[in-house]
Amino acid sequence: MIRHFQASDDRGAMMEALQADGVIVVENAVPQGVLDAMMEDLKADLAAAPIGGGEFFGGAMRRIHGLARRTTTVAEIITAPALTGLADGVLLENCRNYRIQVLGLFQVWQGGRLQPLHRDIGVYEPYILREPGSREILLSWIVAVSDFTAENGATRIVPGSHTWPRERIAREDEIVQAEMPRGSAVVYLGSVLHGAAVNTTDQPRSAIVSGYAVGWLRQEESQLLDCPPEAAARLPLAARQLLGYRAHTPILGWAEQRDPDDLLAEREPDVAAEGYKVQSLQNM
Ligand SMILES: O=C(O)CCC(=O)C(=O)O
Ligand SMILES: [Fe+2]
Repeated sequence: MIRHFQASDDRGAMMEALQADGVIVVENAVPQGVLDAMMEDLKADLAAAPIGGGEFFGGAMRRIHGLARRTTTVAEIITAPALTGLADGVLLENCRNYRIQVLGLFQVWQGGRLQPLHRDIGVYEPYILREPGSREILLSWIVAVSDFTAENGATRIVPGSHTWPRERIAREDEIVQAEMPRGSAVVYLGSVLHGAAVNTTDQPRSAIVSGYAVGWLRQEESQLLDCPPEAAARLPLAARQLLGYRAHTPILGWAEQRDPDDLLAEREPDVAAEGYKVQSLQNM
């Protein structure tokens, strides 16, 4: 079972459930109007994308990435307080800021196969192996852009699998589907087993598949290439910082000896950061 909350619910209770089960659903995480506007902006690009995706994506997936370059509406999704509030709780004990890991619109169409169950932190293996109980580096989330039902391919998730040894295989009765209404988000630790399900209906299941990773880690998708500076400049500050136009410690990820966001905003360099920078460089 996946516990459901409303975006307006007490954050402490959500955090407790998220840490205990590794996954929760937050209903009303994103306003319907934002999803409508986003789908309108993405309509043509989506229609042009092939349905397929090979072994990992189950063979009936239509995906587009680079969403922040294609529509400014996603800024409201990636900065939604229901999502960032949980990321603050999960990730900030392990970093000074976090960034978008991947950002795609995923449609599951009829006729595919199950996506293999996987952990999103798998992209770092074997270089980072998360031990159960260690600090999180990744908080993944999927926003339902259509209702998620058992029939249309709602993501399969294994609650509790963040505490399992890596090699343990999930039994069928341990897997649940993240059924949820449009506008909800299923939020799960990067170490939780999950995968897209099969759609047996004649309408696609649509979702924004994303997540946040600690700011000192390489992002799975290069958001700075997917959303280059000209496109990022159209976005609100918080959104472009989340994409990666921000240094971690003042010099991790800098460019032209500046925080990337200073460059984008043509702001004066941050004086406090300058002091830190000098200190850090002296210690190199
Ligand atoms: O679309 C889904 O339900 C899950 C997709 C996913 O987990 C992935 O591609 O990493
Ligand atoms: Fe995944």
